[in-house]
Amino acid sequence: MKKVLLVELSVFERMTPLASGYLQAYAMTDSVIRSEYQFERYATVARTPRADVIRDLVGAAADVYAISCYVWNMGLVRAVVEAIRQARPQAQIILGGPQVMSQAQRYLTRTDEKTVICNGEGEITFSQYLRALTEPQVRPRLEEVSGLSFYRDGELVTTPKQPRISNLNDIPSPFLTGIFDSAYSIAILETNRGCPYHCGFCFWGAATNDRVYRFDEDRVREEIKWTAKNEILFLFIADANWGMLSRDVDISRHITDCANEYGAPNVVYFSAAKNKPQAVTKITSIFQDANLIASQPVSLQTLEPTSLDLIARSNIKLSAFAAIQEDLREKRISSFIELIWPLPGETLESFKRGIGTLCENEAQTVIAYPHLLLNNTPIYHSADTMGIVTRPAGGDVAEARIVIGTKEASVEDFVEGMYYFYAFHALHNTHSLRTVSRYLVRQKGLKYQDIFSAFADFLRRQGDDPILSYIERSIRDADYYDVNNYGLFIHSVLHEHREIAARQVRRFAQSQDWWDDAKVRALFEIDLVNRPYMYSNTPMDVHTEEFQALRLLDRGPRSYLVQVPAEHLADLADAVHIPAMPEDGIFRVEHKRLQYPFMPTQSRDHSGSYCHGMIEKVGNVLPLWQPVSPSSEEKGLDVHVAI
Ligand code: B12
Ligand code: SF4
Repeated sequence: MKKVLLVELSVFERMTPLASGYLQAYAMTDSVIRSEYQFERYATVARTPRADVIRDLVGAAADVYAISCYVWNMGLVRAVVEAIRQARPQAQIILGGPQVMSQAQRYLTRTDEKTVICNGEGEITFSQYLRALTEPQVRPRLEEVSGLSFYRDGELVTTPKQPRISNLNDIPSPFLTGIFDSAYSIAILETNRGCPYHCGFCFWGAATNDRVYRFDEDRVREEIKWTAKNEILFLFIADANWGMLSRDVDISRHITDCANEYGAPNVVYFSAAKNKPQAVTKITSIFQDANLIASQPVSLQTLEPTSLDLIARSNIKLSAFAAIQEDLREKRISSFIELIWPLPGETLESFKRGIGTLCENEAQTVIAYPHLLLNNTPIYHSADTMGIVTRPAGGDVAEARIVIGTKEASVEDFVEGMYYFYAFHALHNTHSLRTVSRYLVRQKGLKYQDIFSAFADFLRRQGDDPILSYIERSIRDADYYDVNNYGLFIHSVLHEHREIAARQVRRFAQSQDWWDDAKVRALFEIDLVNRPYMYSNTPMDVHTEEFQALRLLDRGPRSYLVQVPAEHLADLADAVHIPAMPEDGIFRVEHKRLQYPFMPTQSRDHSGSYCHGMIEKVGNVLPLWQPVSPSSEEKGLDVHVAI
């Protein structure tokens, strides 16, 4: 029997290799393939040392290597293909996935006829390819297989497109047919395939043009149950628009039912439907009510109308997003907004203003992701006319190209925008100056963007400083490409260098004209007490500088007992949720929320990914301001906090 090795080099450890699973499951429906081939899978993280991956793959001595190619692993795949070619010249190699499809000229070599590319959905093409290899001809008749590119006698051959699979149930489930075992911590789940939009920066919609096809609901439900029974704690829904189909609400309920019964999953990630605010909020409430960690991602990408036009997102209504946010706020569901910097049509000013506007609208957390120029996207095809300038990122493992300039934003603008974002991330996403800035904007007519710009300028003037060094290093080395970079920054600001960061915020505030306002100084004390903790064992702030307005009455292991003067109570109520307003203004500020402890043995990656998740759902770690009124004491509540 010939051996097929399916290879997936993923971002995180222990993720279900879904593409490989489907390819194998579908291929095995063919009796000839079943009798001629045996399948094995090799799945590891892309940052595994290159020499180890090559050793394992060459050592596997497969006849056919089927490799999944993504932007995050393509540097490694190139090296792997070269090594296999050297060591096993007779092996057949098939590359598939969004990075290589329709890109044969970039990834195939004229002299290598044994390496081919699959252009599109893989299941049918891969099966037909394996069938072609079983035939007795010296040269397999690959020209009869739709959806392939390969070299023949020095000519690049691309066969007609393979039609999309309209009945996805033709692909057996790798979860339910025994292909996946129980050795995973993150499950990727597809309930439908395709996206009706064509956003300029995305290959998803482009890859699965327009039509959305669904897997049967019963099968999806069974797959979810399987992941729950196998104690897979993280569920990643791979659909482009979760909440778009009415059944998504029922399936979400099923996820929580499984979580209740089996204790898994406890974290759910999804990409929300763009024009279905009510359904999406309903879904997030379902998850939240069942105590699943799920936060509502609001993928705005930009607020600039020119840019929305250029990236073909003007049909995605900003009003729908505003409605989502309003609804989420009312229901006290945590949400985070995703932006991309810089998109074509966006200027430095419009980017800064966009973040300012979101803050005026009380956005909880805003994350500005870098813009990756992805193969095959509309922007990729118009890169020259859009003035796209890129730089590589991700070292020699990835093949990422980050956009650092457009016609509207110079490279200097890009860098300034990144400083601005990191400053904003340190100041606003961490709630370090929320009450103050809210007052300055609402009562004193300042603009959020000016406060953040001033903080960015302030940070850039610091000398030897760990927070500034982190930002500078990230910008210099394009570390912001790393999925954990923004989370590690939060780890630094709210844990590792917490005191330094707090001091910076204070010095920044003191250096501003508005510090003369006594109200600002009082609200600043509220912000200090309110500053969240990412871990349950980060040492509590000591507050050695005396409070002028607030009275710090007592401290508990994870709380403060404070008295807020009557004249600031309204500002406090405006800024934080308070169940009832006590007459005496005394509150226990309880910081023990849903944090996990920090463990020195945990890896930097773990801390980064944990803190990123936490800051996206910062509502889960913001302190609770609990009134400590005599009436609540009478009810027997434990209000005294020991020092
Ligand atoms: C889950 C997921 C992740 C996971 C990681 C998954 C993993 N395996 O490690 C997480 C959340 C970590 C992630 C991160 C990122 N992701 Co992502 N992610 C996805 C998502 C939602 C699902 C992937 C999936 O499993 N799909 C289901 C499988 C079955 O579909 P598929 O991968 O396309 O495979 C089919 C075909 O491509 C083909 N095929 C695939 N492999 C092979 C192999 C062979 C031999 C053959 C024949 C065919 C074949 O057949 C398959 C079945 O039809 C996709 C979007 C999507 N729905 O596909 C984006 C997607 C893969 N991600 C994308 C991107 C850009 C990223 C990031 C770089 C984003 C960023 N800006 O930081 C980061 C990685 C950053 C980093 N620093 O490392 C892009 C990739 C584009 C590209 N050219 O590679 C996608 C397509 C989304 C998009 N916006 O366009 N991602
Ligand atoms: S960004 Fe989202 S909505 Fe736009 S094409 Fe990609 S998957 Fe579809």
